[in-house]
Amino acid sequence: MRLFIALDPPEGLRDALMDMQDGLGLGREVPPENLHVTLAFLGDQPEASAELLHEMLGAIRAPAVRLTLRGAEMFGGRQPRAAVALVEKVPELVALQEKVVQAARMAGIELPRRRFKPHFTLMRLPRFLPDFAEHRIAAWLGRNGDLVYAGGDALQFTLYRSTLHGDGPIYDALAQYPLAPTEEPA
Ligand code: 3AM
Repeated sequence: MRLFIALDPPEGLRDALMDMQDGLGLGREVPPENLHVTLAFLGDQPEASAELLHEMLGAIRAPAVRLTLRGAEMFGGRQPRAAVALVEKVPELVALQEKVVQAARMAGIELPRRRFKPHFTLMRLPRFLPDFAEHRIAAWLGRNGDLVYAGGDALQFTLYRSTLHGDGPIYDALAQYPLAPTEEPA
């Protein structure tokens, strides 16, 4: 099973992400139900590891994570492969990501050390881009590069199975784990 762990956007934030998708005019949109912030990509894992992982993830106690969009970027450098909305790296998000990685390691899953740059992938771009792509990308970054959007709290995180298909991956939520709501200041 190809597994990853992610945060899902609250509904209002999903709409904001879809608005951002509408404006690029290049590549393939990530379907609304697939929009997520990956906390850890685990690759192919045997069923036994998945079960142990499920136990470890269920033991995580962590507060809800405030999801704030802060700007947009193209991933891939000189060969842009994805348009993403960046997510503010608040301490609760960093702590949760570390706990998730630790849970995976405790389940015997080796993860390469990677810098965590939280984001929603919005569009995936083809390898060969048309001539007008540069202009569209620049215009989109101009509109969204400084965007700030308070997207509300993620109150859970999800273990997904990803099945690859020619026309994009299919994500199945295998299990969800609650995060503790934070108290609103009076
Ligand atoms: O959250 P995003 O969309 O950036 O690109 C895949 C997606 O990332 C990434 O895991 C997320 C859920 O599929 N992914 C896929 N294959 C990967 C790999 N071999 C990978 N990340 C790291 N290594």
